[in-house]
Amino acid sequence: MSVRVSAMSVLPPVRRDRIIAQLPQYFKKEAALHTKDDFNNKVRTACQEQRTGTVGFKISKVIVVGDLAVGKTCLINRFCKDAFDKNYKATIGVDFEMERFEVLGVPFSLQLWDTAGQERFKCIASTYYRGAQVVIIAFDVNDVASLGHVRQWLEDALKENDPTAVQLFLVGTKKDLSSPAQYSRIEQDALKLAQEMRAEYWAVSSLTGENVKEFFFRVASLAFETNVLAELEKSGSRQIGDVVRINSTSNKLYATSKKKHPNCCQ
Ligand SMILES: Nc1nc2c(ncn2[C@@H]2O[C@H](COP(=O)(O)OP(=O)(O)OP(=O)(O)O)[C@@H](O)[C@H]2O)c(=O)[nH]1
Ligand SMILES: [Mg+2]
Repeated sequence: MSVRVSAMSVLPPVRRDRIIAQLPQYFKKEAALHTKDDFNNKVRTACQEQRTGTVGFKISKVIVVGDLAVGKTCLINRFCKDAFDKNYKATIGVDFEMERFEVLGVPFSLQLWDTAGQERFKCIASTYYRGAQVVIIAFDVNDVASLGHVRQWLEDALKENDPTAVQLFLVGTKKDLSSPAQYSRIEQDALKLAQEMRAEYWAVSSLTGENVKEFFFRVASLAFETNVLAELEKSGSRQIGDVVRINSTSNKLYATSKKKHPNCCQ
């Protein structure tokens, strides 16, 4: 009897409530990263044919930033532990949680970095911003000032990352505390800002759980889709290179490399 041990087999199976088979929809059409109904066709096919390369082993880094006490820790705890603490305990520096998903049959993990909003811990927290694929900026829908500080959080997060490669989300928290009229006033400003920043907008409540799971499923799905598309592009260009190599004589290869690097030592 042979025993196969792989990296995946030593991990516990993905929780049944972390399985994503359909693309979760955006919250607001006017501020969505994209408005398609379903996963990209190429992505679906690649998953069916198990051509997703390293994506199944990939862990995407997600950072959650925003003013102190807007509810970043509560948001992560509601999703990861289905828990809510009404007492405020400031995050000191950073904390992180791992969440494993299965998207279109492929394992996919998010590393959720919960950062400190307090000014005195910002310096430590910002050293963890680097390498984020997803940036979530949280503000409290009952606190206009926290929305006003979003641009600064964005600037700080993008200093450490490639702005063209980051997927951005703007999340209004504590929706349970605002009346519909109050909420709709701040939502107008938040939507405008999200459009300017090219972020996807969501409003959630960690107290009631409203939209929390939907939001993280959307984050996981869009991050996954982007990773598979990048992987397909990479393997596409690798194939082109392979064809050139097989069909070329060694002389031609030498000639090509000389042309590419005319100043190289020979
Ligand atoms: N009513 C209500 N209260 C919330 C909600 N989310 C968070 N809170 C409360 O807001 C306070 C701050 O929440 P935290 O999650 O600790 O805030 P934080 O953004 O992590 O704060 P820092 O770690 O200091 O940056 C706590 O007292 C929470 O109970 C929510 O959805 N509804
Ligand atoms: Mg916190």
